[in-house]
Amino acid sequence: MTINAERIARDIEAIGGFSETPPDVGFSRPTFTPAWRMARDYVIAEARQAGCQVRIAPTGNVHARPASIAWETPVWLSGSHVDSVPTGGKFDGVAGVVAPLEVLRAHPEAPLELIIFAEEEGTTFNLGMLGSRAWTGTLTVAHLAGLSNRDGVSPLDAGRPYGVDAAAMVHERLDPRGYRGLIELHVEQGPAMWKAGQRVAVVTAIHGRRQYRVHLMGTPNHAGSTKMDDRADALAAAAAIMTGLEALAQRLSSRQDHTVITVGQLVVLPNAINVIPGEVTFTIDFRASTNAMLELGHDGIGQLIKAESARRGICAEWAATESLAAVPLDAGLCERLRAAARQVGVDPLPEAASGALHDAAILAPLLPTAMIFVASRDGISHNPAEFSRPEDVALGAEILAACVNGAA
Ligand code: HGY
Ligand code: MN
Ligand code: MN
Repeated sequence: MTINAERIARDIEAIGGFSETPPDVGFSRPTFTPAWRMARDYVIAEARQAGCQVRIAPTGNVHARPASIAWETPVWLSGSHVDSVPTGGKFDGVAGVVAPLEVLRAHPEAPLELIIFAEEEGTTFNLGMLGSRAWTGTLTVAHLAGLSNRDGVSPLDAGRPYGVDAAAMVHERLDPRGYRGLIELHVEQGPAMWKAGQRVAVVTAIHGRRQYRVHLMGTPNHAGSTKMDDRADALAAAAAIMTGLEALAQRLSSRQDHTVITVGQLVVLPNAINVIPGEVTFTIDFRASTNAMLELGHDGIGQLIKAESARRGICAEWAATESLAAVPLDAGLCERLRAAARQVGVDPLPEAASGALHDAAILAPLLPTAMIFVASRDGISHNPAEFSRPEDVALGAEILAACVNGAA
């Protein structure tokens, strides 16, 4: 059996059908929900059908490898996530799960373990890559216990019906001796490859990320009887900070390309038409390709919040909720992917850097890690219009197969 683009397309469509929202609104699959379980169980059933043994780990991650290969035998690891952002696309994460699945169908004895990482996006419990961080031990059970989803439930409690086990989790640590390396296939989520007519690429680095939660406290007051000079308007302060962040990102981006800042979440209290907002909470997502730029931007963000809130008599609190360094990926494994690409007729294999974060960034310090990118139509992602050609995902799977089956 060879790698088959139609089977890959069928998998992506099937998993896309497991969503809390209809396709025209977008694909919504928060971790540890019925929609997520259906996607996970679809992959488990297909992996078993392909002759795999399957293990649901106490981290909530799912592992599948050929039944003929003992769990103790070192093999290659490949996988991604099936959780999604709210009303996102159907290729983000899913492409990186169905590609190794298809490799295991076409090569039932491949020295390859498929993994589904739990909660990569961070939009379910307000912190990303929980499954990979729990597995590498860079996230403690106590930290997980302090997180909560839209129902106020922690990933430990929400995950229990899905195999999460806090007590067992501490014994479930990635042992680098158990794997030859991690190769994560993912859609690019940016326009560069599509514009350049590149179908696949090897990813040589992943940008770093700092995330923050900002809380501004002003004075709720009457919208009619309070003159402009007498206001401490938390939302006006937030708006000024946000336009300042956009200008900061543009300045930093002119010094180092692809430096980006996003405010994605905003809560206004009391959120009433005739009340001056007294309290605002918003998030900041800051990315850059070097750690020096992450430091520079971090300082700039703090100075901006301090200055703008002081100018308006607003009390400001902010805290970093995440700090991830920029990660170079393994040069040797990237070279192995280039050789695998040559074997399947892609020569040279284009190169890319990832502005998006991936579980690969969490495992890279422990395992030789590299990524394969597949072009995204017009670079659209985290959006129901997200699209990649199944034949490009299949080409990525062929490179993955040649890499893991290759000699040495
Ligand atoms: O935010 C990201 O970079 C990824 O989509 N989780
Ligand atoms: Mn992703
Ligand atoms: Mn994503």
